[in-house]
Amino acid sequence: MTVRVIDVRERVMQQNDVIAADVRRLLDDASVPALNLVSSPGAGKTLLLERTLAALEPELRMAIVVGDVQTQNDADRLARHTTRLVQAVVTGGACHLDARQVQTALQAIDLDDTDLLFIENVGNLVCPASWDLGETAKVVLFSVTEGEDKPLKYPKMFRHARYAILNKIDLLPYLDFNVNRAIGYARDVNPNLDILLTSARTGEGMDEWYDLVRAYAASHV
Ligand SMILES: Nc1nc2c(ncn2[C@@H]2O[C@H](COP(=O)(O)OP(=O)(O)OP(=O)(O)O)[C@@H](O)[C@H]2O)c(=O)[nH]1
Ligand SMILES: [Mg+2]
Repeated sequence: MTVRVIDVRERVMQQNDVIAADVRRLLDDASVPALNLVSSPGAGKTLLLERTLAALEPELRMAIVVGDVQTQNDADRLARHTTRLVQAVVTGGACHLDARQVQTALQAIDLDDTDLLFIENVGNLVCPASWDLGETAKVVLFSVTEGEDKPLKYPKMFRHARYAILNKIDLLPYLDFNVNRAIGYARDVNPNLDILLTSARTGEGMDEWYDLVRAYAASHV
């Protein structure tokens, strides 16, 4: 007997890319840019988005799809800062969001009444790198408590990202974290990365992030 190997993973990924293209078309038609936030667990995605909603609503109409493996804690946190519906996707074990989940979530969002879509992906520096969600750009967060070498250890995530946010800089006085080395590693894997330094806790560096969000919202890409 001959053996036939079916690469299920490859097929599932191809299917995801087709759906992601549909999502991208839908967002393009509605002139709604989408930023997909990725990071290791706890780097500060939700706090950054909480601050962003608090600072930029009602100036901008921001929609949110937030993924979590098990709870809807993040969606509850975000919902406290917006009058709009926060779409929670519980992946039930999967370590990333996929394009179909985003497509389904978008059915409940009025894109004509939206300037910008944020997607908070599942906290993980590996799987989300491989899954296109139809976003305009990926934003990778890493925090100063994680060590400088994360870009080298998880290069795919940093290579696929357009922006990197080094968060929790308020903690730098208590750590041996070398900011220049971290930035150098990030640029080694992706020379085109724009890098922001923030503390979502104290607000340091957040104005630059807000300006970036405003620029995306105005770009209608
Ligand atoms: N000191 C400090 N703490 C922060 C900062 N940003 C986030 N935190 C804290 O870090 C912890 C994790 O933050 P979250 O916003 O939940 O992180 P997350 O990336 O959304 O986590 P997951 O969704 O679980 O992957 C919380 O206790 C935050 O208050 C920061 O800039 N400085
Ligand atoms: Mg979160």
